[in-house]
Amino acid sequence: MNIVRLITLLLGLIFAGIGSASDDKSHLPIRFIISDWTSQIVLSHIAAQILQTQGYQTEYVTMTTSEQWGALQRGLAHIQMEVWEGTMADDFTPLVHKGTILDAGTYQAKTREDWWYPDYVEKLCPDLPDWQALNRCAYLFRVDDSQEKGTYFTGPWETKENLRIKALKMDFVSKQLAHSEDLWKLLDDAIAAQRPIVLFNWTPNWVEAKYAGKFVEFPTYAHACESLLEWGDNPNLPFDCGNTQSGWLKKAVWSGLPRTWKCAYQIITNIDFNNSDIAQLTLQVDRLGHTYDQAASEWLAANKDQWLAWLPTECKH
Ligand code: TMO
Repeated sequence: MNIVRLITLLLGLIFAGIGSASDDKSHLPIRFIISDWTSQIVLSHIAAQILQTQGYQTEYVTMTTSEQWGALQRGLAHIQMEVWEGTMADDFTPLVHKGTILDAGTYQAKTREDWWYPDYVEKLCPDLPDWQALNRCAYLFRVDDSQEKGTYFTGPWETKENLRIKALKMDFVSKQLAHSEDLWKLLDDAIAAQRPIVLFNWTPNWVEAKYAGKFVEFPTYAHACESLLEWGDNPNLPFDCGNTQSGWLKKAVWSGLPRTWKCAYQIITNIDFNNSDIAQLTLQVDRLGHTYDQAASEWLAANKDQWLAWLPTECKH
């Protein structure tokens, strides 16, 4: 742990301590977690801007999804605006059951996170989107001719790619990139050259508004696939299935939020978006070059009725 992080942690502890003893609308900042994919960052800016209209101080703290659980449990960070079922349910659900973090509501949006390819790949690999067809075409996805296996590109999230590749005995290796922008750069280049590519993608996202493509169909997800070895095609290994196809999207908050900032907590639970809202917001940033803050303030200006309705009557300012 470097010194900056240590100081941040200590300050966080002090702030959390003061925060829990203070009134609602404490002048202490409410800390939003900033993750590394666009919709999460825009939604965090929208929520922060709404809280600011109600007199709250807000702050952004950047961390990875694996770091966030400890920070939320300890009140070092207070709000995560996007918890995705496909990549985060395994961490999130036990903590909610333990009561150390709170489930602050489910969005209308339905989510999917999995392997994805642009439609033109089907011309070269006709039985797609079936995963076995993809595996037979693995050679199309070699990054150079010396390689035996195809490459599947993914980002800095907690996916179970390698377990799945192993369980399904796939002729692929996964390559994890540091930023979602790295994935989009590869995707743009592959599409410009009409080159085969298979990469981690999700919905809602800007990609669906811009490019035609499909998710690979793996054996249908079941909870037992992850816990029972004998489930599925491989009797000796778990994770021989795809990710959930119609997952939830939730907000997670520090368990002290309702007593520390009651109205803020209620507002956060009321915030809701559907798939097209979220895809459009990511498009503003990832394709049209707006900043996160701009995308958020434009949304607030254009959708005043929607967010005013999220303010509880007794909290209105
Ligand atoms: C959590 N993510 C949307 C990147 O899959």
